Amino acid sequence: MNAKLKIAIQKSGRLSDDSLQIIKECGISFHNGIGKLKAEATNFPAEFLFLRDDDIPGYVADGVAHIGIVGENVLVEKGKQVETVHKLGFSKCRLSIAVPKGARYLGPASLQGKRIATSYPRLLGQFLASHQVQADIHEISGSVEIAPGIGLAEAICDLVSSGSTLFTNGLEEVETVFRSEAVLIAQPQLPADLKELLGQLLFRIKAVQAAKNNKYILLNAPQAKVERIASLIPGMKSPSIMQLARPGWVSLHSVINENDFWAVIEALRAEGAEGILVVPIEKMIV
Ligand code: PRT
Ligand code: ZN
Repeated sequence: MNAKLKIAIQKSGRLSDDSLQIIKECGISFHNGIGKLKAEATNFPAEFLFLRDDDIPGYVADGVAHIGIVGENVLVEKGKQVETVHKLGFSKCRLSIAVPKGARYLGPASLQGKRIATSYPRLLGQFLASHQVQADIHEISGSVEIAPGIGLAEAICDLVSSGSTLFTNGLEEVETVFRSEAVLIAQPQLPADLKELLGQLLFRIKAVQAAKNNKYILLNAPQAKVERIASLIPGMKSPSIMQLARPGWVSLHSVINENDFWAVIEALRAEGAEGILVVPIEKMIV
């Protein structure tokens, strides 16, 4: 039988849409009936398992799934023996300690002897130990933010993204314990044929990510400025330069990174570039 990569992704929740999206952008399709736990890819040797995110590290460590997509927060909290293969850049959040607004907080030592409610006892425990603080970690599985209000704890340690949940519950973020994003994990010691499939998938993921971080740029430039303008947009190897029908002008085509986008555009304009077009890239193989 030919090898098939079993991929665990979250069934429904904050990771699901982006996990499915990246799979789709990698050109992998599958039919998935509502409520199904498994789906077979139609154009890649893979099978998807739809699971609760908390179970994904364990299933990957046990070999039920070969690879999976999960938040680093869950991965580290579970402490399973799996390999982090690649950061995926979505579901970014932080695990933070928060106290009631206005409470006196002068650093981790203020947590000494306090009760802290969390769903992340391991990560919180490591943070407290690293600051030589002894506190009473009260593990709860959800609605952590209400714990101070109902007298269950004096502080909480929970995931934060926008901060609005803390705000509406009258809490103030005082420490960042851990920063997290979605990652691709794999069972260590995958057999060679599955490793080969993982390599193919990773190649596609990187092409999708590179495309998202870059834009294709076309512009017109006076011939006299070509060298200076070309040096601003070096692209993957060097820009393409084409003669325009109008004498003394050329067109340059290249790729620019999203991070330096506006600074590069300003510099190009200052050098006399005109008619600048910026186009999204669908896939980028570097
Ligand atoms: O059912 P299942 O167990 O699979 O899902 P779940 O309910 O345990 O997890 P889910 O879907 O809520 O989150 C999955 C993963 O998304 C987490 O493990 C994180 O890696 C990531 N993630 C990113 C977040 C958040 N952002 C986030 N904001 N997970 C949870 N939150 C919650 C947080 O717990 C708090 O209640 O959102 C609230 C705070 O959000 P803000 O925007 O108000 O700050
Ligand atoms: Zn969960």
